[in-house]
Amino acid sequence: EENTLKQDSVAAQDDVRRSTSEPLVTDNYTADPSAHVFEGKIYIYPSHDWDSGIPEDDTGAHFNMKDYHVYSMDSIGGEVTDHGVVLDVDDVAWASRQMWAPDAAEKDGKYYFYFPAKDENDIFRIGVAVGDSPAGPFEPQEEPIEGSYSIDPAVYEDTDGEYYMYFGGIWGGQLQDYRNNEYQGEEDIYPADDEPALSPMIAKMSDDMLSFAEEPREIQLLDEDGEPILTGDNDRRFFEAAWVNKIDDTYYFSYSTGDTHNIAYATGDNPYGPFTYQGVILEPVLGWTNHHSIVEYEGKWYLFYHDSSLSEGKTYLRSIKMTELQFNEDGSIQTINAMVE
Ligand code: FUB
Repeated sequence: EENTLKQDSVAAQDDVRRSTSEPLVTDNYTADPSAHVFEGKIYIYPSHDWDSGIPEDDTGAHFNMKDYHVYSMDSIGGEVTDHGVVLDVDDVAWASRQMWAPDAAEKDGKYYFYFPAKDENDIFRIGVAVGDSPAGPFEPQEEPIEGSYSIDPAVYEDTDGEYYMYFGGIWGGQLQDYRNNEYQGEEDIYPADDEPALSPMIAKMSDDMLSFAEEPREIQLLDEDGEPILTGDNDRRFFEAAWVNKIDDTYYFSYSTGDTHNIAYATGDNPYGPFTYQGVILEPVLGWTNHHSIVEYEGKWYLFYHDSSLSEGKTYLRSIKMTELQFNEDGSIQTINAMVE
């Protein structure tokens, strides 16, 4: 399936750039890299994959992660330092399993590590842990963030000093179990194919970075005609892995399309959107999931992503990688093909 998709999209676009790179970490499996520049270095906050023996299913039970490491690099292409375990599921009072894609933010010299995990009822919540260094360790709060749900937190610091959390993911990420921030039960309610797709969520963070300052709101993703992207539009609709950058005056909202395996992006003029679909940043990689972050370092932009090349294709054993991102003069992003055969 992935090969067919790749060939289809290469045929559709003649400006796809081939870029394969080596895993940044080879003594651990790592995934979902959220990269930031803190204290002049690149810090990477990934998931820590391991083989727990849980069989693969559509809810992602095989992604049974139990702790997090932090990595840093002094320079592009430089040595990658492993800062060890910065948070363990056994240290989080409310969490039971599946520590999925995390992120981190800095405010006033303190570092905040955000992570999704399932609680004792197998419901995903988003937690926060606090530290004095970008390298951790992080001390978790007793309870998950009030009003949080689903997965894949990405905390964006806007140029005016406000912080926003983007979150959500469908299928195993449970976003489909909510409407208007209310849990509807575990029946998996999806809109019909010709209805607007489920939306990624956004909430402004409180001053202390430990809670939401407002009710989470839905973010509209629009097509080129200004119409909402529909549930049946699997090539473009939001699945998981939200990330936001402000580049010049434009907000770039990027995300995974899940079962069509792309990292896509849409642009808008403020953090809440709406965002208008623009195209594909990263075509399918080896392995089912595709999850990324984008960061500026010394005037260049870099895409962090993962694939399953080191494990020879095991979808739950991934490795983080990076490559430079190239922009066209009109601000559009050149599509990358990083498939390792
Ligand atoms: O790594 C576990 C989950 O897989 C992440 O939270 C998703 O984004 C997908 O990469």
